[in-house]
Amino acid sequence: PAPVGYYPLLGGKVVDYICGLARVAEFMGTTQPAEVEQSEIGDGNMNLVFICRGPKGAVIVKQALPYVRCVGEGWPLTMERARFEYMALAEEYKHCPQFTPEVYHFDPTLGALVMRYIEPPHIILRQGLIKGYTYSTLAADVATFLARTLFLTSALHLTAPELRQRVAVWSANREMCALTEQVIFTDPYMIREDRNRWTSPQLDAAVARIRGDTQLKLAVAVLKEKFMTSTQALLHGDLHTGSIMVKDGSTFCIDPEFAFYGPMGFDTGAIIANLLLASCSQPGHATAAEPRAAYADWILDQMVALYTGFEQEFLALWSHEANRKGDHTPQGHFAAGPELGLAQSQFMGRLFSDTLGFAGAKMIRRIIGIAHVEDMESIKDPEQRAACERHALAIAHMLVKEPGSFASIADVAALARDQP
Ligand code: ADP
Ligand code: SR1
Ligand code: MG
Ligand code: MG
Ligand code: MG
Repeated sequence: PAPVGYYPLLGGKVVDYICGLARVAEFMGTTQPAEVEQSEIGDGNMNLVFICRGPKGAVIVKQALPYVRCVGEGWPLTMERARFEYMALAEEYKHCPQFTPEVYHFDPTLGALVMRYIEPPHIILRQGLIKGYTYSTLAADVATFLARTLFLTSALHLTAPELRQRVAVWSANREMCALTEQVIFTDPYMIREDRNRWTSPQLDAAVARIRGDTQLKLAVAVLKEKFMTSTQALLHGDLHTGSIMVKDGSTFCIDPEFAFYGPMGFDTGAIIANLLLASCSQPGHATAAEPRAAYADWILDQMVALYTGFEQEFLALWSHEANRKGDHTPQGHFAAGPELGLAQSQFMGRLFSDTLGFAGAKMIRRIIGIAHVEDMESIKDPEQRAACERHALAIAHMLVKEPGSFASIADVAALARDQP
Protein backbone atom coordinates (compact mmCIF):
# COMPACT_ATOMS: atom_id res chain seq x y z
CA PRO A 1 0.00 0.00 0.00
CA ALA A 2 0.98 3.63 -0.49
CA PRO A 3 2.40 5.50 2.53
CA VAL A 4 0.03 7.71 4.55
CA GLY A 5 0.12 11.14 2.88
CA TYR A 6 0.75 9.77 -0.61
CA TYR A 7 -1.11 11.26 -3.55
CA PRO A 8 -0.34 11.03 -7.28
CA LEU A 9 1.07 14.31 -8.62
CA LEU A 10 -1.41 14.28 -11.51
CA GLY A 11 -3.75 17.10 -12.54
CA GLY A 12 -1.10 19.79 -12.13
CA LYS A 13 -0.35 18.93 -8.48
CA VAL A 14 3.30 18.41 -9.41
CA VAL A 15 3.74 22.15 -9.95
CA ASP A 16 2.53 23.19 -6.49
CA TYR A 17 4.70 20.47 -5.05
CA ILE A 18 7.99 21.45 -6.68
CA CYS A 19 7.49 25.17 -6.26
CA GLY A 20 7.71 24.45 -2.53
CA LEU A 21 11.19 22.92 -2.88
CA ALA A 22 13.77 25.71 -2.62
CA ARG A 23 16.61 23.92 -4.46
CA VAL A 24 14.34 22.82 -7.28
CA ALA A 25 12.69 26.24 -7.62
CA GLU A 26 16.24 27.61 -8.03
CA PHE A 27 16.77 25.39 -11.10
CA MET A 28 13.45 26.47 -12.62
CA GLY A 29 14.02 30.14 -11.81
CA THR A 30 10.71 30.61 -9.98
CA THR A 31 8.65 29.68 -6.93
CA GLN A 32 5.42 30.73 -8.68
CA PRO A 33 3.22 27.86 -9.90
CA ALA A 34 1.75 30.10 -12.61
CA GLU A 35 5.21 30.37 -14.18
CA VAL A 36 5.75 26.60 -14.44
CA GLU A 37 4.50 24.40 -17.30
CA GLN A 38 4.15 20.68 -16.70
CA SER A 39 3.30 17.57 -18.65
CA GLU A 40 3.35 13.86 -17.92
CA ILE A 41 5.77 12.24 -20.37
CA GLY A 42 6.14 8.74 -18.89
CA ASP A 43 6.46 6.15 -21.65
CA GLY A 44 7.84 3.37 -19.44
CA ASN A 45 5.99 0.38 -18.01
CA MET A 46 6.15 1.38 -14.37
CA ASN A 47 5.90 5.00 -13.21
CA LEU A 48 4.70 8.57 -13.73
CA VAL A 49 7.29 10.98 -15.18
CA PHE A 50 6.65 14.73 -15.36
CA ILE A 51 8.63 17.47 -17.01
CA CYS A 52 8.31 20.81 -15.22
CA ARG A 53 9.61 23.87 -17.04
CA GLY A 54 10.14 27.28 -15.45
CA PRO A 55 11.58 30.52 -16.88
CA LYS A 56 15.19 29.41 -16.23
CA GLY A 57 15.17 25.65 -16.73
CA ALA A 58 13.39 22.34 -16.51
CA VAL A 59 13.47 19.40 -14.09
CA ILE A 60 12.10 15.87 -14.19
CA VAL A 61 9.83 14.51 -11.45
CA LYS A 62 9.50 10.73 -11.42
CA GLN A 63 6.83 9.27 -9.13
CA ALA A 64 6.09 5.66 -8.28
CA LEU A 65 2.51 4.45 -8.34
CA PRO A 66 1.36 1.79 -5.86
CA TYR A 67 0.97 -0.57 -8.83
CA VAL A 68 2.58 -1.50 -12.19
CA ARG A 69 1.56 1.28 -14.60
CA CYS A 70 1.28 -0.86 -17.75
CA VAL A 71 -0.94 -3.43 -16.00
CA GLY A 72 -2.95 -1.26 -13.63
CA GLU A 73 -4.16 -1.55 -10.03
CA GLY A 74 -4.57 -5.31 -10.49
CA TRP A 75 -0.81 -5.66 -10.03
CA PRO A 76 0.11 -3.81 -6.81
CA LEU A 77 3.81 -3.03 -6.44
CA THR A 78 5.94 -1.57 -3.69
CA MET A 79 6.52 2.17 -3.79
CA GLU A 80 9.82 1.52 -2.04
CA ARG A 81 11.18 1.18 -5.58
CA ALA A 82 11.51 4.97 -5.65
CA ARG A 83 13.86 4.86 -2.65
CA PHE A 84 15.98 2.17 -4.31
CA GLU A 85 16.10 4.19 -7.52
CA TYR A 86 17.23 7.22 -5.52
CA MET A 87 19.95 5.20 -3.78
CA ALA A 88 21.09 3.56 -7.02
CA LEU A 89 21.29 6.89 -8.87
CA ALA A 90 23.40 8.24 -6.00
CA GLU A 91 25.80 5.28 -6.20
CA GLU A 92 25.99 5.44 -10.01
CA TYR A 93 26.58 9.19 -9.88
CA LYS A 94 29.53 8.56 -7.55
CA HIS A 95 31.19 6.23 -10.07
CA CYS A 96 29.96 7.77 -13.37
CA PRO A 97 28.71 11.37 -12.95
CA GLN A 98 28.96 11.94 -16.71
CA PHE A 99 26.42 9.16 -17.44
CA THR A 100 23.98 9.61 -14.53
CA PRO A 101 21.25 12.25 -14.01
CA GLU A 102 21.85 14.16 -10.78
CA VAL A 103 19.06 13.81 -8.20
CA TYR A 104 18.03 17.08 -6.57
CA HIS A 105 15.41 15.81 -4.14
CA PHE A 106 13.77 12.60 -2.90
CA ASP A 107 10.40 12.41 -1.16
CA PRO A 108 9.72 9.04 0.52
CA THR A 109 6.04 9.78 1.22
CA LEU A 110 5.24 10.65 -2.39
CA GLY A 111 7.69 8.07 -3.79
CA ALA A 112 9.02 10.91 -5.94
CA LEU A 113 12.45 11.90 -7.22
CA VAL A 114 13.29 15.26 -8.71
CA MET A 115 16.24 15.01 -11.07
CA ARG A 116 18.15 16.61 -13.90
CA TYR A 117 16.23 16.99 -17.13
CA ILE A 118 18.25 15.24 -19.84
CA GLU A 119 17.56 17.78 -22.53
CA PRO A 120 16.89 17.29 -26.27
CA PRO A 121 18.34 16.28 -28.64
CA HIS A 122 18.90 13.38 -26.17
CA ILE A 123 16.29 10.71 -26.86
CA ILE A 124 15.68 7.21 -25.61
CA LEU A 125 18.20 4.90 -27.34
CA ARG A 126 15.47 2.44 -28.35
CA GLN A 127 13.77 5.24 -30.33
CA GLY A 128 17.09 6.22 -31.91
CA LEU A 129 17.70 2.63 -33.02
CA ILE A 130 14.20 2.43 -34.54
CA LYS A 131 14.86 5.68 -36.44
CA GLY A 132 18.23 4.44 -37.73
CA TYR A 133 20.44 6.99 -35.93
CA THR A 134 24.12 6.34 -35.15
CA TYR A 135 25.99 7.39 -32.01
CA SER A 136 29.77 7.73 -32.00
CA THR A 137 30.46 7.26 -28.26
CA LEU A 138 27.55 5.01 -27.25
CA ALA A 139 29.50 1.74 -27.10
CA ALA A 140 32.43 3.25 -25.20
CA ASP A 141 30.15 5.14 -22.79
CA VAL A 142 28.01 2.13 -21.85
CA ALA A 143 31.19 0.01 -21.59
CA THR A 144 32.60 2.49 -19.05
CA PHE A 145 29.32 2.70 -17.13
CA LEU A 146 29.14 -1.08 -16.81
CA ALA A 147 32.83 -1.59 -16.00
CA ARG A 148 32.89 1.06 -13.28
CA THR A 149 29.52 0.40 -11.63
CA LEU A 150 30.02 -3.38 -11.60
CA PHE A 151 33.71 -3.50 -10.62
CA LEU A 152 33.62 -0.78 -7.98
CA THR A 153 30.61 -2.29 -6.16
CA SER A 154 31.96 -5.87 -6.19
CA ALA A 155 34.20 -7.89 -3.88
CA LEU A 156 36.99 -7.33 -6.40
CA HIS A 157 37.12 -3.83 -4.90
CA LEU A 158 35.30 -4.12 -1.54
CA THR A 159 36.09 -6.16 1.54
CA ALA A 160 33.79 -9.06 2.37
CA PRO A 161 32.17 -7.24 5.34
CA GLU A 162 31.56 -4.17 3.15
CA LEU A 163 30.00 -6.37 0.49
CA ARG A 164 27.77 -8.20 2.98
CA GLN A 165 26.59 -4.91 4.47
CA ARG A 166 25.56 -3.73 1.00
CA VAL A 167 23.95 -7.04 0.07
CA ALA A 168 21.82 -6.76 3.24
CA VAL A 169 20.64 -3.25 2.30
CA TRP A 170 19.87 -3.98 -1.36
CA SER A 171 18.21 -7.34 -0.68
CA ALA A 172 15.27 -5.33 0.63
CA ASN A 173 14.42 -4.51 -3.00
CA ARG A 174 12.96 -8.01 -3.07
CA GLU A 175 9.56 -7.15 -4.55
CA MET A 176 11.24 -5.76 -7.64
CA CYS A 177 13.47 -8.85 -7.85
CA ALA A 178 10.37 -11.03 -7.53
CA LEU A 179 8.77 -9.19 -10.44
CA THR A 180 11.85 -9.88 -12.58
CA GLU A 181 11.97 -13.52 -11.48
CA GLN A 182 8.36 -13.89 -12.56
CA VAL A 183 8.32 -12.01 -15.86
CA ILE A 184 11.72 -13.13 -17.18
CA PHE A 185 12.42 -16.56 -15.75
CA THR A 186 9.01 -18.10 -14.99
CA ASP A 187 5.90 -16.85 -16.80
CA PRO A 188 7.20 -17.08 -20.41
CA TYR A 189 7.72 -20.83 -19.93
CA MET A 190 4.23 -21.66 -18.66
CA ILE A 191 0.64 -21.37 -19.76
CA ARG A 192 -0.24 -18.06 -18.16
CA GLU A 193 -2.15 -16.25 -20.88
CA ASP A 194 -3.05 -13.31 -18.65
CA ARG A 195 0.69 -12.64 -18.42
CA ASN A 196 2.02 -13.70 -21.84
CA ARG A 197 1.37 -12.65 -25.43
CA TRP A 198 3.06 -13.06 -28.81
CA THR A 199 2.49 -12.48 -32.50
CA SER A 200 -0.26 -15.02 -33.06
CA PRO A 201 -0.90 -17.27 -34.90
CA GLN A 202 2.51 -16.80 -36.57
CA LEU A 203 4.54 -17.68 -33.45
CA ASP A 204 2.13 -20.19 -31.87
CA ALA A 205 4.29 -23.16 -32.87
CA ALA A 206 7.49 -21.46 -31.70
CA VAL A 207 5.91 -20.79 -28.30
CA ALA A 208 4.75 -24.41 -28.00
CA ARG A 209 8.30 -25.56 -28.82
CA ILE A 210 9.77 -23.29 -26.16
CA ARG A 211 7.39 -24.63 -23.51
CA GLY A 212 8.20 -28.20 -24.53
CA ASP A 213 11.97 -27.69 -24.61
CA THR A 214 13.17 -29.23 -21.37
CA GLN A 215 16.85 -28.38 -22.05
CA LEU A 216 15.92 -24.73 -22.56
CA LYS A 217 13.82 -24.67 -19.39
CA LEU A 218 16.62 -26.28 -17.40
CA ALA A 219 19.12 -23.70 -18.66
CA VAL A 220 16.71 -20.87 -17.76
CA ALA A 221 16.24 -22.41 -14.29
CA VAL A 222 20.03 -22.23 -13.76
CA LEU A 223 19.97 -18.55 -14.79
CA LYS A 224 17.09 -17.92 -12.40
CA GLU A 225 19.02 -19.58 -9.58
CA LYS A 226 21.98 -17.31 -10.34
CA PHE A 227 19.69 -14.27 -10.36
CA MET A 228 18.24 -15.27 -6.98
CA THR A 229 21.47 -16.26 -5.23
CA SER A 230 24.47 -14.45 -6.72
CA THR A 231 25.53 -11.18 -5.08
CA GLN A 232 28.45 -10.19 -7.29
CA ALA A 233 27.80 -6.47 -7.69
CA LEU A 234 25.23 -3.70 -7.43
CA LEU A 235 23.28 -4.02 -10.67
CA HIS A 236 21.25 -1.41 -12.49
CA GLY A 237 18.74 -4.21 -12.87
CA ASP A 238 16.88 -3.01 -16.00
CA LEU A 239 19.57 -1.82 -18.43
CA HIS A 240 17.72 -2.17 -21.72
CA THR A 241 17.81 0.38 -24.54
CA GLY A 242 14.75 2.12 -23.04
CA SER A 243 16.87 2.95 -19.97
CA ILE A 244 19.55 4.80 -21.94
CA MET A 245 19.20 8.37 -23.24
CA VAL A 246 21.54 9.49 -26.00
CA LYS A 247 22.57 12.21 -28.36
CA ASP A 248 25.73 11.97 -30.42
CA GLY A 249 28.64 12.18 -27.99
CA SER A 250 26.55 11.98 -24.79
CA THR A 251 24.96 9.06 -22.95
CA PHE A 252 22.88 8.77 -19.75
CA CYS A 253 21.69 5.64 -17.96
CA ILE A 254 18.34 6.21 -16.24
CA ASP A 255 15.72 4.19 -14.35
CA PRO A 256 17.61 1.88 -11.92
CA GLU A 257 14.55 1.08 -9.77
CA PHE A 258 15.32 -2.67 -10.03
CA ALA A 259 18.81 -2.21 -8.54
CA PHE A 260 20.03 -5.01 -6.25
CA TYR A 261 23.13 -7.12 -5.58
CA GLY A 262 23.08 -9.78 -8.29
CA PRO A 263 25.08 -11.46 -11.06
CA MET A 264 27.00 -9.00 -13.27
CA GLY A 265 25.92 -10.86 -16.40
CA PHE A 266 22.33 -9.76 -15.82
CA ASP A 267 23.28 -6.12 -16.60
CA THR A 268 25.73 -6.88 -19.41
CA GLY A 269 23.21 -9.37 -20.83
CA ALA A 270 20.40 -6.79 -20.76
CA ILE A 271 22.13 -4.40 -23.14
CA ILE A 272 23.41 -7.20 -25.39
CA ALA A 273 19.85 -8.63 -25.62
CA ASN A 274 18.33 -5.30 -26.51
CA LEU A 275 20.96 -4.52 -29.16
CA LEU A 276 20.32 -7.94 -30.71
CA LEU A 277 16.55 -7.29 -30.67
CA ALA A 278 17.15 -3.90 -32.28
CA SER A 279 19.35 -5.43 -34.98
CA CYS A 280 16.90 -8.28 -35.69
CA SER A 281 14.03 -5.76 -35.98
CA GLN A 282 15.70 -3.71 -38.73
CA PRO A 283 14.18 -5.57 -41.74
CA GLY A 284 10.82 -4.47 -40.34
CA HIS A 285 11.87 -0.81 -40.50
CA ALA A 286 13.48 -0.94 -43.95
CA THR A 287 12.05 0.99 -46.91
CA ALA A 288 13.14 1.09 -50.55
CA ALA A 289 14.76 4.45 -49.88
CA GLU A 290 16.33 3.27 -46.64
CA PRO A 291 17.35 -0.37 -46.65
CA ARG A 292 18.46 -1.16 -43.13
CA ALA A 293 20.91 -4.05 -43.72
CA ALA A 294 24.01 -1.91 -43.16
CA TYR A 295 22.39 -0.34 -40.10
CA ALA A 296 21.56 -3.76 -38.62
CA ASP A 297 25.27 -4.55 -39.04
CA TRP A 298 26.24 -1.27 -37.38
CA ILE A 299 24.20 -2.23 -34.32
CA LEU A 300 26.02 -5.57 -34.15
CA ASP A 301 29.35 -3.71 -34.43
CA GLN A 302 28.27 -1.56 -31.47
CA MET A 303 27.43 -4.68 -29.49
CA VAL A 304 30.93 -6.08 -30.13
CA ALA A 305 32.63 -2.76 -29.34
CA LEU A 306 30.57 -2.35 -26.17
CA TYR A 307 31.31 -5.78 -24.74
CA THR A 308 34.98 -5.72 -25.80
CA GLY A 309 35.38 -2.24 -24.31
CA PHE A 310 33.64 -3.39 -21.13
CA GLU A 311 36.03 -6.32 -20.70
CA GLN A 312 39.08 -4.11 -21.30
CA GLU A 313 37.97 -1.43 -18.84
CA PHE A 314 36.89 -3.92 -16.22
CA LEU A 315 40.29 -5.66 -16.41
CA ALA A 316 42.14 -2.34 -16.37
CA LEU A 317 40.34 -1.42 -13.14
CA TRP A 318 41.12 -4.84 -11.67
CA SER A 319 44.80 -4.67 -12.64
CA HIS A 320 45.31 -1.27 -11.01
CA GLU A 321 46.99 -1.97 -7.66
CA ALA A 322 45.10 0.78 -5.83
CA ASN A 323 41.78 -0.85 -6.78
CA ARG A 324 42.73 -4.31 -5.51
CA LYS A 325 41.42 -3.72 -2.00
CA GLY A 326 38.72 -6.37 -2.22
CA ASP A 327 38.67 -9.79 -0.59
CA HIS A 328 38.01 -11.59 -3.89
CA THR A 329 41.61 -11.75 -5.18
CA PRO A 330 43.63 -9.67 -2.71
CA GLN A 331 47.16 -8.60 -3.57
CA GLY A 332 48.95 -10.97 -1.17
CA HIS A 333 46.94 -13.92 -2.43
CA PHE A 334 47.19 -13.42 -6.20
CA ALA A 335 50.42 -11.80 -7.34
CA ALA A 336 50.23 -9.32 -10.22
CA GLY A 337 51.39 -11.06 -13.39
CA PRO A 338 50.49 -14.48 -14.77
CA GLU A 339 48.74 -15.63 -11.57
CA LEU A 340 46.35 -12.67 -11.47
CA GLY A 341 45.99 -12.98 -15.24
CA LEU A 342 44.74 -16.55 -14.84
CA ALA A 343 42.20 -15.55 -12.17
CA GLN A 344 41.04 -12.72 -14.40
CA SER A 345 40.64 -14.76 -17.56
CA GLN A 346 38.65 -17.45 -15.71
CA PHE A 347 36.40 -14.80 -14.12
CA MET A 348 35.82 -13.06 -17.46
CA GLY A 349 35.02 -16.41 -19.10
CA ARG A 350 32.31 -17.11 -16.50
CA LEU A 351 30.96 -13.58 -16.85
CA PHE A 352 30.80 -13.91 -20.64
CA SER A 353 28.85 -17.15 -20.34
CA ASP A 354 26.42 -15.54 -17.84
CA THR A 355 26.06 -12.52 -20.13
CA LEU A 356 25.01 -14.69 -23.07
CA GLY A 357 22.57 -16.75 -21.00
CA PHE A 358 20.86 -13.73 -19.47
CA ALA A 359 20.81 -12.00 -22.87
CA GLY A 360 19.02 -14.99 -24.41
CA ALA A 361 16.46 -15.18 -21.59
CA LYS A 362 15.77 -11.46 -21.92
CA MET A 363 15.24 -11.75 -25.67
CA ILE A 364 12.74 -14.58 -25.21
CA ARG A 365 10.72 -12.70 -22.57
CA ARG A 366 10.46 -9.63 -24.82
CA ILE A 367 8.91 -11.75 -27.60
CA ILE A 368 6.61 -14.14 -25.73
CA GLY A 369 6.19 -12.57 -22.27
CA ILE A 370 4.19 -9.69 -20.82
CA ALA A 371 6.41 -6.71 -21.72
CA HIS A 372 7.46 -6.37 -25.35
CA VAL A 373 9.82 -3.93 -27.08
CA GLU A 374 8.87 -1.09 -29.42
CA ASP A 375 11.59 -2.24 -31.88
CA MET A 376 9.35 -5.21 -32.74
CA GLU A 377 5.93 -3.85 -31.74
CA SER A 378 6.20 -0.95 -34.17
CA ILE A 379 6.45 -3.35 -37.15
CA LYS A 380 2.87 -3.22 -38.40
CA ASP A 381 2.80 -6.26 -40.71
CA PRO A 382 2.49 -9.33 -38.44
CA GLU A 383 4.23 -11.62 -40.98
CA GLN A 384 7.21 -9.34 -41.12
CA ARG A 385 7.25 -8.84 -37.34
CA ALA A 386 7.09 -12.60 -36.82
CA ALA A 387 10.04 -13.10 -39.20
CA CYS A 388 12.14 -10.64 -37.18
CA GLU A 389 11.03 -12.25 -33.92
CA ARG A 390 11.86 -15.76 -35.20
CA HIS A 391 15.36 -14.57 -36.06
CA ALA A 392 15.77 -13.20 -32.53
CA LEU A 393 14.36 -16.37 -30.96
CA ALA A 394 16.81 -18.55 -32.91
CA ILE A 395 19.74 -16.51 -31.56
CA ALA A 396 18.26 -16.55 -28.05
CA HIS A 397 17.97 -20.36 -28.07
CA MET A 398 21.70 -20.65 -28.84
CA LEU A 399 22.66 -18.09 -26.20
CA VAL A 400 20.69 -19.80 -23.44
CA LYS A 401 21.40 -23.42 -24.31
CA GLU A 402 24.91 -23.28 -25.76
CA PRO A 403 26.80 -20.27 -24.40
CA GLY A 404 29.97 -22.38 -24.52
CA SER A 405 29.82 -22.48 -28.32
CA PHE A 406 30.71 -18.77 -28.49
CA ALA A 407 34.41 -17.97 -28.04
CA SER A 408 33.85 -14.22 -28.08
CA ILE A 409 31.16 -11.58 -28.58
CA ALA A 410 32.24 -11.41 -32.24
CA ASP A 411 30.90 -14.98 -32.60
CA VAL A 412 27.49 -13.76 -31.41
CA ALA A 413 27.53 -11.02 -34.05
CA ALA A 414 28.55 -13.62 -36.65
CA LEU A 415 25.59 -15.83 -35.71
CA ALA A 416 23.21 -12.87 -35.96
CA ARG A 417 24.61 -12.06 -39.43
CA ASP A 418 24.58 -15.70 -40.65
CA GLN A 419 20.99 -16.37 -39.69
CA PRO A 420 18.92 -13.66 -41.33
P1 ADP B 1 9.74 3.79 -15.99
O1 ADP B 1 10.35 3.34 -14.71
O2 ADP B 1 8.26 3.93 -15.94
O3 ADP B 1 10.20 2.96 -17.15
P2 ADP B 1 11.64 5.85 -16.85
O4 ADP B 1 12.56 6.29 -15.77
O5 ADP B 1 12.20 4.90 -17.85
O6 ADP B 1 10.28 5.29 -16.23
O7 ADP B 1 11.12 7.15 -17.58
C1 ADP B 1 10.11 7.11 -18.57
C2 ADP B 1 10.43 8.12 -19.66
O8 ADP B 1 10.54 9.44 -19.13
C3 ADP B 1 11.78 7.86 -20.34
O9 ADP B 1 11.61 6.93 -21.39
C4 ADP B 1 12.16 9.24 -20.84
O10 ADP B 1 11.49 9.51 -22.06
C5 ADP B 1 11.58 10.15 -19.77
N1 ADP B 1 12.62 10.48 -18.74
C6 ADP B 1 12.87 9.84 -17.59
N2 ADP B 1 13.87 10.42 -16.90
C7 ADP B 1 14.26 11.48 -17.64
C8 ADP B 1 15.25 12.51 -17.47
N3 ADP B 1 16.01 12.56 -16.36
N4 ADP B 1 15.36 13.46 -18.44
C9 ADP B 1 14.57 13.42 -19.54
N5 ADP B 1 13.63 12.50 -19.76
C10 ADP B 1 13.46 11.53 -18.83
C1 SR1 C 1 5.39 -6.05 -15.85
S1 SR1 C 1 6.97 -6.24 -16.54
C2 SR1 C 1 7.52 -4.63 -16.82
C3 SR1 C 1 8.93 -4.55 -17.26
O1 SR1 C 1 9.21 -3.16 -17.46
C4 SR1 C 1 10.33 -2.79 -16.68
O2 SR1 C 1 11.08 -1.77 -17.31
C5 SR1 C 1 11.10 -4.07 -16.50
O3 SR1 C 1 11.87 -4.41 -17.63
C6 SR1 C 1 9.98 -5.02 -16.25
O4 SR1 C 1 10.37 -6.35 -16.44
MG1 MG D 1 12.03 2.85 -18.00
MG1 MG E 1 11.58 1.67 -14.61
MG1 MG F 1 14.91 -7.14 -20.08
